[in-house]
Amino acid sequence: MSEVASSPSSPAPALDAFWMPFTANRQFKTNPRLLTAAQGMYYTDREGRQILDGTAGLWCVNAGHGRPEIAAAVQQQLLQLDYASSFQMGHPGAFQLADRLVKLLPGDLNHVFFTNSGSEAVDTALKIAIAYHALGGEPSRQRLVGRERAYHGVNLGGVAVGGIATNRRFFGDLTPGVDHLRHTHDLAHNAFSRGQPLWGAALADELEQVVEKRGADAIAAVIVEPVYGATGVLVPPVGYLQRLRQICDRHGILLIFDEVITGFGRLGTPFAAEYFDVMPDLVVAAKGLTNGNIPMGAVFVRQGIYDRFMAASDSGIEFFHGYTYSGHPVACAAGLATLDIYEAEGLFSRVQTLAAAWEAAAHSLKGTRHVIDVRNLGLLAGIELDPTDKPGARGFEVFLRCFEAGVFVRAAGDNIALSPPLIIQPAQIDQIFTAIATVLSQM
Ligand code: PXG
Ligand code: PLP
Repeated sequence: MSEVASSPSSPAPALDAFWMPFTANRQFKTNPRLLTAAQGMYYTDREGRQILDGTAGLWCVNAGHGRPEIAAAVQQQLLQLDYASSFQMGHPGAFQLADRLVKLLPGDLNHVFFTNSGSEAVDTALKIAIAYHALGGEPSRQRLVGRERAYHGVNLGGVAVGGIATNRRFFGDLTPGVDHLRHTHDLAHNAFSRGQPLWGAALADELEQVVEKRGADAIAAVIVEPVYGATGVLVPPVGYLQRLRQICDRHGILLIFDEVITGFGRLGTPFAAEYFDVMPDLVVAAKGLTNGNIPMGAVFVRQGIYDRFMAASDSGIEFFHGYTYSGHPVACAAGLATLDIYEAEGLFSRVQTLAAAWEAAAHSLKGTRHVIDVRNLGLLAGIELDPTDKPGARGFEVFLRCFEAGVFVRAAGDNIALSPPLIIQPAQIDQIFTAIATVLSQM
């Protein structure tokens, strides 16, 4: 290991220039938390402390940190073919990765468009949906439907369909043409549900009201996270996603699953579409696609969508869209090596064997001070805390105190979100929830 990576005595970097994303910059820079290395389930910080990773980085390092197979594949790719565009030429890796990936998707979700992030994948999916209808002779279908509390990344399309007020503030005039369905979280009916809550499928019927108000011929697509991630792990009520699918079918509306978090084994199946047995028309993915090691996102589409684009022009470009780095060779190499690991180690089905212990450990927090809800599915958990008059303050304090106690959790307002690497051991599951319980009981 290099000295810079591991030595606490290496000089502290100047902190001013880097404008940090989604961070209280001024606060952070007075008391920085710098990570210098990562291996398996653990980060190492600048002081040399080991910190158990309860969030797979930012919901992405599903195979754990420091995988030499991915590092080797990336190094080899850089030396073999560092960069090649996918505009009017190609390289084998992108085709190989596409072919491997579509085999993980259910049904005829068998074509994939590559991006560099979840945000780009969301905006790509929205554009595909709108263009699909135009090519089918319905150019009036340009409206989109998202949900309250949804996170669909930070590009303008994703912010438009997203439902987080702070992310949308300032951008109202740039995000028109969207309706938001109510979110599905309801403490009165569903607090401390184990797995999917039983109450709430009928919330999907609100989509019928949007159709009535706008007209089906004005609506291109509905986009949902099958399980909400960023706003605190909100698990869909039994039957809710099925009901959305039925209403979309009735009105010719495309259904997009944003599986940036739920993809790549998080629920014990490759994708949540399979877990819930609901067939979306498009699936957005990123994060776990490359184990978070190299940026990459993807949009999967059903056969009929790809076919319509291919049939629409004689031989010219079928879709005027793409990124300099769509299908980047190094990202593809990382993706292929990541899929090899998932397969060789059976990490997706491993989640099924861990899910019961995970659920039990999470729900052991019921009755702990400040805890007003616990939610779980697969290797996801959300712990909701009684809010104070400063929203988010209690959640952030738990994050800080857990970090001090050597466990990395994520604060989503006054929710603690957990999403560990799929290689987690049972003892480490206990360590995470014990740390949270200890911290909460001291606050
Ligand atoms: N869709 C979903 C459902 C996501 O969770 C994105 C899109 C955007 O992906 P990129 O790669 O552009 O970040 C995400 C990303 C949080 C948090 O606060 C969650 C995400 C990103 C950053 C923070 O939990 N999810
Ligand atoms: N801005 C300018 C001036 C560019 O030339 C390009 C790409 O060529 C972009 C933005 C888009 O960059 P990317 O393709 O990496 O998304």
